[in-house]
Amino acid sequence: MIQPRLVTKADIFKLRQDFPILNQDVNGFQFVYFDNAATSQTPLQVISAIDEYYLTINSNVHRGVHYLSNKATEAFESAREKVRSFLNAASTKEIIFTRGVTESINLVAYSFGMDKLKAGDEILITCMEHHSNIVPWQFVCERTGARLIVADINDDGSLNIDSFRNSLSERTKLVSFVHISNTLGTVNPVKELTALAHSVGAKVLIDGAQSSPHVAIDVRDIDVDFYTVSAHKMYGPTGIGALYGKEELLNSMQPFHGGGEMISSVSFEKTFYNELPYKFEAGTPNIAGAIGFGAAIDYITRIGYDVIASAENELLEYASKKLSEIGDVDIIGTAHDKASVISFNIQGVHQYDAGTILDQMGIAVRTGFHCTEPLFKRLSLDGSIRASFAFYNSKEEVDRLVQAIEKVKKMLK
Ligand code: C6P
Repeated sequence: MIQPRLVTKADIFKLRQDFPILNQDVNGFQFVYFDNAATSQTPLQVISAIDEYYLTINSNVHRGVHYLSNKATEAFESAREKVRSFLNAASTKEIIFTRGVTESINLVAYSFGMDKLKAGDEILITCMEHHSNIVPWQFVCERTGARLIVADINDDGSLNIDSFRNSLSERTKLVSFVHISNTLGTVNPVKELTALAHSVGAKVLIDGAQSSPHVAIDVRDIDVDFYTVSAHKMYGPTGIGALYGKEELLNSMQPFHGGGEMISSVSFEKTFYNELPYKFEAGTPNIAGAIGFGAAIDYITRIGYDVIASAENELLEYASKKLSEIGDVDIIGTAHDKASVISFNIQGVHQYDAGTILDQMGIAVRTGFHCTEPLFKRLSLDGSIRASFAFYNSKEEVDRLVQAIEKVKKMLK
């Protein structure tokens, strides 16, 4: 059950107490964690939900008739209901637990793409995609003879809608794009893009890895066919996520993995598959992870996206201004609609060297391609430094980053 709103913007900083990991020294400095787009930190509420599972009801689900198994099944299915409500899906049949966005996209690539596409068909993606939303479609193209088409971006890192629109045709069978770019921070107009793709009869998958921590998602309002999220980007545990798929579509697809749980009956001659969502959940699932995922959803819901977005937007604005005042710092991605991710380079300094020095000063950022190598090729860059903020970060921490960059400049330029 969702708890009533307890947090206002004025006391959001108190939530830092829920994240003891932030309260430590690294290399002799108070730790600053600006790598939230890679993995967000996990609050005590999520950790204790997982602890509680192992301490009291650890057991396999959907199998036993005994007390613990029933309790574990109840908790696991209650987590599924939380994901359903979080995404506003019509039914829990449409929520498949996976290891995360990567596995979800691969599921659709294998169970939908390999089966339903053929030579001459096209798959449209954008040039800001994560490798997870490129490579599985290349597998499909290699096996089926379909072609991968890539829509371009504008100079500010927003999607070039004309390029997207012009890439669509009756040959387009699947369109897959990121909701929020992990490198540029660009927020894509997902409802508009989905409608454009549907106008040529294509199915649509949205990579929601970076959106779920920042914005409310309503799959029915977007009218998307598939939507994917990973719990570890939204204050939940690693190794668990979900694929949303429209029921009719999921029913028309072949299973991804074979094994226990996904069957209704097995003989050496013929196997009958289980109903949704179990048809796509072979083997013992990540039960503790799903329960932790549910607790993370409760945690976000308790704060509210309006409060989260307002805190993060303030940080983004502050950091963008401070970084652009430093000089010799180039910010990559300045789209009007942008989430709390800043990629930048310091002129004449390699990003790995900068990242190493920042780490020595207790500041965690990501450096390199951020799993978007083709995007950097398009930008003619060999990588970037990326600072990504969560609501628990502060302006004082941004000041620490700015001071540290000044020091990097002095040392390396
Ligand atoms: N991006 C980053 O540092 P998984 O690993 O399956 O939970 O999510 C993959 C993924 C897919 N799409 C986008 C847009 C992503 O940002 C990610 C994960 C991390 O940016 C780790 S590479």
